[in-house]
Amino acid sequence: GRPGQGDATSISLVDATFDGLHIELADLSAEDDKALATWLESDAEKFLHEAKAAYHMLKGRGIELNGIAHDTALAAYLLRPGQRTYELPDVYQRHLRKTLEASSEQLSLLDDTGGIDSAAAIMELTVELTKLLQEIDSYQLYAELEIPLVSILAKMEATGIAVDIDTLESQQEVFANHVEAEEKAARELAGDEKLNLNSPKQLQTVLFETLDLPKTKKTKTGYSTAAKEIEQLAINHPHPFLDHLLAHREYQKLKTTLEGLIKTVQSDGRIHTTFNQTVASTGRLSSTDPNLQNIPVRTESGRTIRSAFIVGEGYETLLTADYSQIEMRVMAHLSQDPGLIEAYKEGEDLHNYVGSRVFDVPVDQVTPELRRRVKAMSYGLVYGLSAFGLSQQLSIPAGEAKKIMEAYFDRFGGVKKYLADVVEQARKDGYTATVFGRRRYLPELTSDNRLARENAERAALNAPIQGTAADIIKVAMIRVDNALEGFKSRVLLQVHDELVVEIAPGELAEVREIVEREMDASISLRVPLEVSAGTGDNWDAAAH
Ligand code: DCT
Ligand code: MG
Repeated sequence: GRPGQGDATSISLVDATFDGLHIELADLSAEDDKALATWLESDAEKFLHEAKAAYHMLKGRGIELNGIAHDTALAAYLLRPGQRTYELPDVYQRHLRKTLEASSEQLSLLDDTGGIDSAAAIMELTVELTKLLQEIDSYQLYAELEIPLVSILAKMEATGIAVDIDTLESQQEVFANHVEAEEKAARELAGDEKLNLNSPKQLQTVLFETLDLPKTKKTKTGYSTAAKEIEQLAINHPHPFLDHLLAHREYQKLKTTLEGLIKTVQSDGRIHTTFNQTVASTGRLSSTDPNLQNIPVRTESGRTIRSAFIVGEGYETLLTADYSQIEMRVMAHLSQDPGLIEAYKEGEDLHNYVGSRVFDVPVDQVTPELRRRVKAMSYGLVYGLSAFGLSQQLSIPAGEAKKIMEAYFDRFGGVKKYLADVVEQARKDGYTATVFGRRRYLPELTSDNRLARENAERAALNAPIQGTAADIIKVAMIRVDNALEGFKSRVLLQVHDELVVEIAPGELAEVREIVEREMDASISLRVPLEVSAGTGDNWDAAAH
């Protein structure tokens, strides 16, 4: 396992006077360690590496770790996001060019001398990484955002969210039945009772020989059966076999998601996800065991899955609160485009407003279909979508997509200039930065390899916007946590642009107001933020 998880049995930490400390967890329950437990629970400053993992290890011994002042894994992440690992020996090597005499496998090997080694490394790293963060003006982001978030996330993980296991299990069965039905239908159409839909080789035979469909992109082993290619094929050359194939894949994914959820329900009837603070290069949180971000957002299946997440015993209701169009608001702020800013200031629906400008029609004549197109384009731009990409997404001719894009850039020149500038600046600097100064390094912007360079360019367009949105919700979590002191209600989850809160009896009105207020006050942009909230017995019912 990874250090700090599962099999680890010891923790290394450093106190504010730079005394290294090595704690064998097995010893902690002993009476004579009361003083140590008291110190761990006090506000006295502690320096650690992967502090959240240490929090959980101690929690397992009945000790609530407080006073997390440094986490050298987080510091290393802010300095170099996107690294494969932030394990102590790796970080030590990366930043101090020295080898830590500990296997990267576990902390538990730290015997008398090993323990001191880890603590010494954390000590050295704290000094060095603090200096480096200050040099790039990221220390505040570290000390005031990422560090306070550690204990908040740790508590959310420890609390978990209640689930209705019966709903999860029956839903899994529904998906399993769909998988079978789609497979049966596909096999019949292919005239092959034993066809394995998960075998690219067998699929190639059916698609391009038996059914004689047009060939997809060439690959080493024939022609591609990747999701993207099959979806495109289904659009250009509809065939019932393709529909069953795509449906089969979709239901298989959902079935796997459900299996993951069911497997992670713990004996308290709750799911305790892990929020990763050092995984996404953009600054977003990710979640694992289970991954709550891959529950589909807009589909009926996604809604059914979320309906299985319920309010826990002793609590009154769930509250969800989310930001509306946060990326577009950040885009309006960063680009300073007068049109986008005006739309938000006027309280106009942004996509309708943009639609009316791009298609030259009054706002009230922007049909849902136009709105959908314009929305896809607005987000597409942020993700570096080409006219060709847009045409594919909207199933319209490339020429038409190009015209829409040109009309957009005509009306929203600020956006065009901003997007061009952001890539240019990043090429010069070697990195992008969010409003809060979170950096993402993109050395491949100057690569000779066209594909690598274009990927980096797309990342450069996207990182400041997605990263700022991530910063904003992190600020919100800290503000909400502070403001909820003294309340029994608690934040359980952060997913996408949303917080899920469990409301204690009698606290709804007050807590709802606090959550909305604090989320709204996270940042002051050139356009207002908009927060909406809803309540219900389960996560889906609380949607709004
Ligand atoms: N999204 C995207 N591409 C799209 C649509 C959505 O990348 N074509 C992403 C970015 C925003 C996020 O999903 C949420 O989607 P919506 O709620 O549909 O976007 P919205 O801007 O909030 O629009 P609406 O006002 O319709 O909710
Ligand atoms: Mg929305």
